Amino acid sequence: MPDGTAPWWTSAVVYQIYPRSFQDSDGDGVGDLGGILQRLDHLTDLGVDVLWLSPVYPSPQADNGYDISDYQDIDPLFGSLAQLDELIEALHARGMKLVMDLVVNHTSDAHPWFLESRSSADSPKRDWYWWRPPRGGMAAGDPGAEPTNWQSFFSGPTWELDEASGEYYLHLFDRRQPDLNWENPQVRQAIYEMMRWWLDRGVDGFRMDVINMISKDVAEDGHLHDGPPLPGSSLGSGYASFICGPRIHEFLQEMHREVFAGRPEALLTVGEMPGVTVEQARLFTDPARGEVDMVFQFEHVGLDHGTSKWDLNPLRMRDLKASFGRWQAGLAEVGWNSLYWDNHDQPRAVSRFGDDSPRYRRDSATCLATLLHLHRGTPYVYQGQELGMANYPFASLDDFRDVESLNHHVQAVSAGQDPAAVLDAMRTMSRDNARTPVQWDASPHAGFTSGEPWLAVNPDHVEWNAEAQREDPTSVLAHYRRLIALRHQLPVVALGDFTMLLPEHDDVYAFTRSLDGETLLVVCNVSRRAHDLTSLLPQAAGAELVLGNLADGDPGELRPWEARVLRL
Ligand code: ISL
Repeated sequence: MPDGTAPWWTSAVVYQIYPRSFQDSDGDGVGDLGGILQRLDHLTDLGVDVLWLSPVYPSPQADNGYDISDYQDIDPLFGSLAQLDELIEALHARGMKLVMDLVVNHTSDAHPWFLESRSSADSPKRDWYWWRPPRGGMAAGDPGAEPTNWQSFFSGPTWELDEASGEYYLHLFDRRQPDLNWENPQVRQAIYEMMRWWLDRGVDGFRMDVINMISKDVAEDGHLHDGPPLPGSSLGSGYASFICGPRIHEFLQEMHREVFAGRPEALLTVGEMPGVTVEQARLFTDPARGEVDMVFQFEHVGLDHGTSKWDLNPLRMRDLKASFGRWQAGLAEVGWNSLYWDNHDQPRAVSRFGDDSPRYRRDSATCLATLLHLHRGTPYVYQGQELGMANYPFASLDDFRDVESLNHHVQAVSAGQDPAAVLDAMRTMSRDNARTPVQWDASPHAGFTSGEPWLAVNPDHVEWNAEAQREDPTSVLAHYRRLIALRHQLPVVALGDFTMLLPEHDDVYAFTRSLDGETLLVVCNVSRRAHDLTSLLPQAAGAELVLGNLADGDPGELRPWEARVLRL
């Protein structure tokens, strides 16, 4: 990708808003579009280029909006279509773009399509979803009578029995999120039409929820296949049947032709793809194939998982380097990476990969940010990450709201696991860690709402908040501002070649970026131990400091959680 022909998003930074936790404007304790409109200065001040908005569509909110009952409206909980139009206009006036969440692997069970599909086995929309009779010879509702043995992402089987018809419907996520049948061309056309409607309205692209799961491996006679059994469970993994299924590239190419091709606007498409490999990602993001611009891969956020996400191990630095290194190399010539630590599904990175003790919280938050933002790819900042927001000190089950956590608790405890241990794992890994309200100031509800917040504000907001950081040049916020500006200023940050250094070192993450004779050396000490930089990387001696996260010190020493970007 020679300089000058690179797409606009190679030098862009995206900011993700999870609307229910960003800013409330009407006192009901839930964030909304009015709140976002009030806080646009925060985005301008950070310098981000794109806003990715998690779902604001009408929804029963079983999965906080990832269960959509109408693709072409706004839930009154969040505001109105008129406010969405206002947001598009306000962002464009500030030189920013708006990317909407597109959730089309499944709908809500309250979507009119599903209501119609469910109404009878002869409904013209029956085939819009995955309906199957019980497993051969078994009666509906018998244990194990589900059509396949797949385990849902949100615990239990992926099949829900509909008593009225005696058939099961497929839901890879919660039972209130039935999977759409993309084999049916009418389904695909209805979705493309909806997407064009949003683009015509002025939105600038889509973040596509679990888009690599839309193609299921189905035999010609309609049979779906069991997967390998999961350890200690009566269920199996259906991954081989729905992660990057047989028609996935065909569907995405069709979507590209029908929705995006020939549009003059500068758009952005990013596919969320759990389980995607780097080889597949190269195909998905090869511009010549016309699929998506970039994908969210999950390898690095799975490195600390044991048998499941609830079984957590410490992250080993050499594993992270091997993983990121492979993705950087794999998409160096063709394709593009997206870069993230945090999002609304992950615990807070400063608590998980950094060190959120009072001494090192700021330093580790800025160190992790530097490490990520200096890679080649498009960085994503999740709301509050730019403030160093950390995990929440959950005390009891009542503190949790997330459907994944609550389902897991029911299943794990009923399977005989120790409730205290289950709660412990939820405390570290629950998605609710990412979903506590943004900490704007030190007031009782952190400036998020005048009412009762839907999920408690982290008590640490009295110290960790935007107001306290805005004017402080040493704050996490100020550091994010500098990182974002650096990507805009230096083509080498956006486009330079990536070379990993010290692949075996446990504490120091180091790499170079090079473009047109300019080379940056990035060194990050991801530990509490100081290291002798000059003996580790002699080329650092005398190099010019472009950006660092700690006050000036001995150039030969890398202090705990210190990050430096040097020009060689
Ligand atoms: O969060 C996860 C694991 O804890 C993931 O498995 C997550 O469910 C997966 O990444 C898909 O996420 C997306 O689709 C889900 C929704 O709940 C998530 O919020 C969304 O990002 C279903 O729509």
